[in-house]
Amino acid sequence: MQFMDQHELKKTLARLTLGDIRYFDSIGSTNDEALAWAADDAPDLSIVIADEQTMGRGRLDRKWSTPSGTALAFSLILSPTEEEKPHLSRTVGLAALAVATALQIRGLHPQIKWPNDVLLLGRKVCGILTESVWSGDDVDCVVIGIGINVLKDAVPPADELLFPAISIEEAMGQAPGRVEILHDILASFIELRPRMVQDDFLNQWESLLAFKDESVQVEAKDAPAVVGQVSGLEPDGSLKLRNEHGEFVTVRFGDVRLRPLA
Ligand code: BT5
Repeated sequence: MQFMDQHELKKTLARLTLGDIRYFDSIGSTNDEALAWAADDAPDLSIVIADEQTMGRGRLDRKWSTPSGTALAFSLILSPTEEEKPHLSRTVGLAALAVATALQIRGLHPQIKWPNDVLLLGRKVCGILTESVWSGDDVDCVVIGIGINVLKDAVPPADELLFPAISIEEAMGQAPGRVEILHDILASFIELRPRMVQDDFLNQWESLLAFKDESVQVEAKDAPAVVGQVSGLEPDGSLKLRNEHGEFVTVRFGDVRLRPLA
């Protein structure tokens, strides 16, 4: 195990048009650091990256595990333009597509499990947590936290998981470099960003959607589970299901599970 090579990191990321970069050998959560920095005028596309997180967060106060030397954990600060602001609910899709593209370059076949996971071989390799910084009613910045299991040792034990997990190393059969993957994700993000405001962005996102036409159950806190076949995405990135009566139902939050055949 070794910390990320800061010299290699800064040299590689200098090839991209980013904001500023803050690197930590160890941190609580890169999203917490990025949220504080965003509130303190971080330039657009600034990045907080850590080798290890001791308090990594998922949605709903769940934990995200980032052991030292094994994973990517970073938060990207997006300072949206006025044109982008109406479409910010698509940011999670933009991040998932950027991660997926970096995996496709390596010959892998990622899928996006709505709303915020990237899967390889049907197992979770990446989780995304987007959080906003508001000024009044206006979104000032969006922090996009991305955690990726690069090496096998990044994957938590099965009894700590809600959904099966995998690493890129396991899916590829070899250990890829963390900094190169990070570079490719950020390069894809920058390239895809202008498409976020376009109508066909949804088609691109939908084309990688996991469980298409399969029967799933979506569970959310304090709400009854919704059951249906995955049909696609709404323009705002909500999930569109077709229920047993053939009606379309829109789901905004929750965790998708495949429904076992009766
Ligand atoms: C997520 O939440 O998947 C969002 C994870 C975001 C992590 C990034 S890392 C950089 C930034 N800084 C942070 O503090 N967070 C972001 P959710 O869909 O709620 O999934 C959380 C669940 O994933 C947990 O309850 C576990 O079951 C599982 N899990 C935890 N660590 C994992 C890992 N390394 N690989 C796969 N699954 C994991």
